Amino acid sequence: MISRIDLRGDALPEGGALRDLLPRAEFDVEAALEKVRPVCEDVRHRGAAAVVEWGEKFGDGRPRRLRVPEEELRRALDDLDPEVRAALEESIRRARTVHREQRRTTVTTQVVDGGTVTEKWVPVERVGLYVPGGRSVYPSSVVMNVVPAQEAGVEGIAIASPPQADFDGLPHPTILAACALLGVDEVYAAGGAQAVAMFAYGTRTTPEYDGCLPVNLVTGPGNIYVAAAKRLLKGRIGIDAEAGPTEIAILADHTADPVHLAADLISQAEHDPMAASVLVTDSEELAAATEAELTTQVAATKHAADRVGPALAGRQSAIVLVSGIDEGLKVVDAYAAEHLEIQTADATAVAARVRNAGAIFVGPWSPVSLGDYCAGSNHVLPTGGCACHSSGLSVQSFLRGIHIVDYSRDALAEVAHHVVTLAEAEDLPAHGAAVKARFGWKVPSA
Ligand code: HSO
Ligand code: ZN
Repeated sequence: MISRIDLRGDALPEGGALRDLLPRAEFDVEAALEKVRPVCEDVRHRGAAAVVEWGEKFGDGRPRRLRVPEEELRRALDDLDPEVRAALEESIRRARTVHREQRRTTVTTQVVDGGTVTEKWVPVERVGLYVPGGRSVYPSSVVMNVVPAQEAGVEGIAIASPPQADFDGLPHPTILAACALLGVDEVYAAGGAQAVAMFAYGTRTTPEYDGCLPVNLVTGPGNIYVAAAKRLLKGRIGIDAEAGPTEIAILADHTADPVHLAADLISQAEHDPMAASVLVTDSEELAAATEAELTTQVAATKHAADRVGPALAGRQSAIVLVSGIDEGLKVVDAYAAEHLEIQTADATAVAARVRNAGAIFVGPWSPVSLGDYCAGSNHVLPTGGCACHSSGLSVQSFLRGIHIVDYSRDALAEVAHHVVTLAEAEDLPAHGAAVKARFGWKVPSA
C-alpha cells in the first residue's frame, strides 16, 4: 500500500541529491499554463460574461448571480448547523488571537543626526481570496484567508468560490455562512482560472452581471488551473503561493504510537489522490506497525477508494527508513514538508532543530488536523518543497513595508562624497550629480 525507501547504511547525500531521492507528487503548473492563457485573455476582454461561460464549460453550475446577494449570505448563516457555527467561531477566535500578534509596528531608525529611515507597514488595498469548491468545500480555508487579511487592515476583501449546481448556482452554503460570520459581504460565484482573471483584470457591471473591481493580491489554495492562472497573472497581481497537493511528513522514533501515525498520515491523504504522506523513522518496528495500522484504518475510512488509497500508494508517499534522528532531520529538511509532525522522545528539542517546514506540529497532542481547524495557526502553507524559501499565509502576506527616507542638509552633506564615489564606481555620474547639484556642484569633504 505504501512504499518504503531505505536510506540507512550509506551516508546521506547532501541537499539537492537527497531531495531527489525523496517522493514528491507531479504538479506540472507549466503544462496547465497554455490551457489557462486563453481563459484569462477572454476574461480580460469580455469580462463577466466570459467568467460565467468558462465556468459552465469547465463543469461549474451557471451562477444565479455572479455576485452573491447579501441576503443569501445572511440566509446561509441563519441555516448553518449551530455546532458547525460554534466550531467556526472558535476557529476564528483562535486564528485572530494568533494573527493579531503578527501585526507589524512602524520602526524609525535614526541612522545619523538628522537622518532617519522609517519602515512603515501598509496593508494591500484590495485582495481577492480564492476558496475552492467541488470536492473540497472548506469553510476553514475562508477563515485562514480572511482573518490575516482583516488583522492586517485590508479594506477591500472579495471572495470567489465556484457556483454549485446542487445549490442553485451559489457557492456552497457553508462557504457563504463562513463569509457572513467573518463579515465579508463581497462574494462571487466564480471558480478556476476565470475567477483569478476576474480578480486580476476586474470586470465591468453590465445589465446581466455585477462588476468586480480589480484587486492587488490574490491568495488561497486551488487546483492546478488556479495555480497556473496565478503564475500567469503574477506581476499584475501579487500572489501568496501556487498551492500544490497537500503534504504531511512525520519524523518519528520508537516512542511514537503507530495508531496515531497511521491516522495522521491518512488525515491528509484524505484531501486528494495526489496528497503526500511521508513517514521518516529510524525504527523498523515502528515502520512495520504503522504499515499494519494503515491497512486496518484505510479499510475503515470514508474516502479510502477515491483519495486515501491512491494517495498512500502513489509515488509521492513513502515510509523512509533512516539510521537515526539526526539523519531523519536531514531528510525532513530536504523534503521541506507543508506539515511536519515530530513524534519522538523530546519532541520539542528535535522540532527546534528543523529548518524547513511550512508548519511544525510537536509531540503526540498536536496533530495536523488541529492546525487545519483550531490551533490558531494558519493552514495555507507552502507545498512542493517551497517551505525552504516561503512561509504560510500570515498578516505579513497582506502588508507592504515602505521605507521613508528623511535626511537633513547636514546629514546629506556628511555622506555626499560616498554617494558620489559609488556612483562613479558604477559609471552612473548622473546619480552623483543629483547630490552635487544640491551643494553648488562641490561635494562637501568628509
Ligand atoms: N490540510 C489542508 C487544509 C484543510 N484541511 C482544510 C482541512 N480543511 C491544507 O493545509
Ligand atoms: Zn487538511
